[in-house]
Amino acid sequence: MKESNKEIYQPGERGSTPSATGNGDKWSESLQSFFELALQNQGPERTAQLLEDFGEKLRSAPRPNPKLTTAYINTISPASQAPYPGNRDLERRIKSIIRWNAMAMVVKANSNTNVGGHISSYASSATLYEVAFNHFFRGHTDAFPGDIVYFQGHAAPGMYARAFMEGRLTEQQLQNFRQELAEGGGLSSYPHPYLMPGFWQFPTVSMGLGPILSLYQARFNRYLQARGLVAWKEEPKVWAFLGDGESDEPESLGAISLAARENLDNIIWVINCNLQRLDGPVRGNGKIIQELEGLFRGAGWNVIKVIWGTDWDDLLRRDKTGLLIQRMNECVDGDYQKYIVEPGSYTRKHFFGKYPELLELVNHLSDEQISKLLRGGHDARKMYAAYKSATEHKGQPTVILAKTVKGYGLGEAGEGKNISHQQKKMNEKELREFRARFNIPISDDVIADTPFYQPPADSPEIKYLLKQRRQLGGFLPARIFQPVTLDVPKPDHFTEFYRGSAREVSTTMAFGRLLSILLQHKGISKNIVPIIPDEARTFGLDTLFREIGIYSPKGQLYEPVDRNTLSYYHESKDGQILEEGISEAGSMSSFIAAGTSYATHGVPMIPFYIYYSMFGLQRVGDLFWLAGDIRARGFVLGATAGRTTLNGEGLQHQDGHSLLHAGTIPNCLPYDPAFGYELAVIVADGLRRMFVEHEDIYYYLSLYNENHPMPPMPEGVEEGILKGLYKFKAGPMGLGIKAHIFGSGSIMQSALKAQQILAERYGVFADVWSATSYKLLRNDALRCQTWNMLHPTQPPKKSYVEELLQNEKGAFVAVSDNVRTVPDQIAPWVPGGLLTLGTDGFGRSDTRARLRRHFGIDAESTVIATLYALSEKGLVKPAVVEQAIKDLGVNPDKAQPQLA
Ligand SMILES: Cc1ncc(C[n+]2csc(CCOP(=O)(O)OP(=O)(O)O)c2C)c(N)n1
Ligand SMILES: [Mg+2]
Repeated sequence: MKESNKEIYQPGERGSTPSATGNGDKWSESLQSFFELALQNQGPERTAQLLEDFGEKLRSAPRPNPKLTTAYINTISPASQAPYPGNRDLERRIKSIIRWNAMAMVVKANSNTNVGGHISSYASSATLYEVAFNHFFRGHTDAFPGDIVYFQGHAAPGMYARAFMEGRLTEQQLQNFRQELAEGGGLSSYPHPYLMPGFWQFPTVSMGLGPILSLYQARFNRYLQARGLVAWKEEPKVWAFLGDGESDEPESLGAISLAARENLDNIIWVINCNLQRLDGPVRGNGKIIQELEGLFRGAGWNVIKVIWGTDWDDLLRRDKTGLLIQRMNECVDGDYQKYIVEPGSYTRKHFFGKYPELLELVNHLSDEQISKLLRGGHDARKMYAAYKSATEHKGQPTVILAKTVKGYGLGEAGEGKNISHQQKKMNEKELREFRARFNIPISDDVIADTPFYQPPADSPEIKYLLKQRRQLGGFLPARIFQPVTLDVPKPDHFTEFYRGSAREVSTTMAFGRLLSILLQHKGISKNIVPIIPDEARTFGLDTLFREIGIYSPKGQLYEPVDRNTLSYYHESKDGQILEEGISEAGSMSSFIAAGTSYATHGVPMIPFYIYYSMFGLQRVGDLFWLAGDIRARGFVLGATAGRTTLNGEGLQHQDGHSLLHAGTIPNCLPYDPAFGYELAVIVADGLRRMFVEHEDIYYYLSLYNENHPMPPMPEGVEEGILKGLYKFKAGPMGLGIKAHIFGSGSIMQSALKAQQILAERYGVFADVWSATSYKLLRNDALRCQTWNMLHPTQPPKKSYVEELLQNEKGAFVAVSDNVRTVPDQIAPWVPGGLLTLGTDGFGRSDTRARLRRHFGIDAESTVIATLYALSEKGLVKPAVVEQAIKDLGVNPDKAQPQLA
């Protein structure tokens, strides 16, 4: 209430600045007197109530965005603006040099290559960053984990140019911007921890991902504190810098209410409102700052608008008519963009000229002075005041909406133009203008080469820049990884899984058991982070609610309706489960925050993110990709997997392709376990690889919901489980015809039944193999193949799958609940080829039996396929196949799953 009053009265607070209605002074004064009278006579509570009532009336009055937006002026008035503590001249010099080098990197890189790059995003945001670098971003020290900063991806050249000035990057590296494979290495286009693991921490350039990750990161920081896993004297701030166009992405704004709901005052977003995106204006017909203000304020954020630079303070103060604010309010972003590209005379005529009073207001300014009236985001004093206020704000997240100019300083080359984003070349004249504008000491004879400029080490600029960073604890960005090894359970911890169980259970249930065992292991129990998007009951994990609690910063303010049951909905301040509600993007963001905690905070956490497999990789695949880039570690569990195993839910739920998607992520290990012991072996080894060996990998495991017996683990199969294939059950010995069936997941049961039918009815003795990971087999085979190709005269290497199968005779068939491309991944290395059965096509609702017949992956279809593969090799007669088709009741002309 207090806060919003402040916003409403803020224009009046300026004292001499009247409201926008022209004769607003009187109204403002009457309201003020009413307010004071009420306060005296009725007291603060009753007055607050009265204002609330009026507010309510106002809300229902027909006007756009009632109460959610304030006038189009700065939120912080000059009177309440914190003074600037730095040396502005030196900071301006430093910033100018960084601007030059950032521009030079891109222009140079494109002078003899076509590698691209962006100048204009950083050009618009240099002040936003420099003020923060000089005064706010705190680096990592022994006592402080460091602020967490999400840099806008397209502003990367500016971060490199600063690191160059700081002496952290060489000229050679700058020279090789976007040429990472060049001799001596280069710099990645955007923030990629995978490519620059000592530098970048957080990938951002897929728009929308930085913003959502930053929210869940801020939340995860609170979670770590609430659970006593970190004890920071001071809490790090999470800063996220994003573009105004980027706010179009649903991921950008879709989770902002979380931050307000959980009072995340440890997060600050800075939206660079240069009014443009790639093609043109963000909201040409409206005002992006106002739109965002309404959205954020409505979501419960503290909003700080930084629209106008200091030059405007005087104009606003001198304007007694209220027309200036009115004019500011009525122009749209398309107009504001135009005022940048046109000369000052245009702004005089079209902006101020609309009202004679405003023309008079700028009489004392030349056209040039008008054209140089700064926007807030280019004014260090305004930005400083905003950051200071944001860092001190309590109880709410803060967003700073900073108005800037895209391509600021590029002049004719692209300032404020619609082509600005794509600009990566500058001619000599433009370079000279840029040099003059920012006063860079580069001589005429070399300017055409756009040389980098580095002031001497003892120059005031370098000394100042280093001093500021020293005071703030060190450089940023910097990814500091000091390995902390966890005492993970040894394989013998899982003997109950190796023994198997006669009771029929699903792999999802086996996972539930595995998780509860891990949660009891004292070496890692506290590091485990179960993440579930509102599906715990589906997976039978609701018993965890009571056992380890659901994290909730407010605890539980109510008595849950199921309090007297074993698995009641138990929220608590130090709860361990992240119950994300129905947000796969949010859950994946939590997975990434937890999975990178080993690097971000030096506290390794082990996320187990379990969800409906269909709503993972294909829905938020970009976040899975980013998890690879950011080197997240942990386990992702695609439950209710299988196009036919999850049978009733139909087309939109039944997943048969996540394993394929997962396999596209270079450092993700996809597995399709069939049995509880396989799951245990994979998870145990994953814990060792990630949290003892410190490998930057993560796991994708399919989990199914079909119950079946869980056999004991055969002797010596661990290596095969981990590598992707092992012989699970040899066929009967004897003189029969030999064949091999690869099964996986639930469909292993079809393979086993087929093995039996083949032996009993067709004299075919098939071995059944468990294919836990076709993708890993393929990776290994590809590695060997490439090596052999490049070493043609040396003895060839054999891949694991080739070694394993080289002496096996007969035909090979693979069957799974996935599309056929999954097993086909190893076909080139299977002796005599591989015939694959799978679930290509859309799923549909029916019984498992009918679905499996429909897709041709049931036991009978597998028998037929095996006989057919044998007949192709001349090992059985086609008539035998035909007979089997009849015997087994398969309709040879049944409709096939529809494929385009
Ligand atoms: C998910 C995604 N979609 C599209 C792009 C391509 N793209 C790169 S920059 C850009 C425009 C960015 O505009 P804005 O967010 O306003 O940033 P600015 O450069 O203006 O600061 C687009 C569409 C992308 N990087 N990521
Ligand atoms: Mg923009």
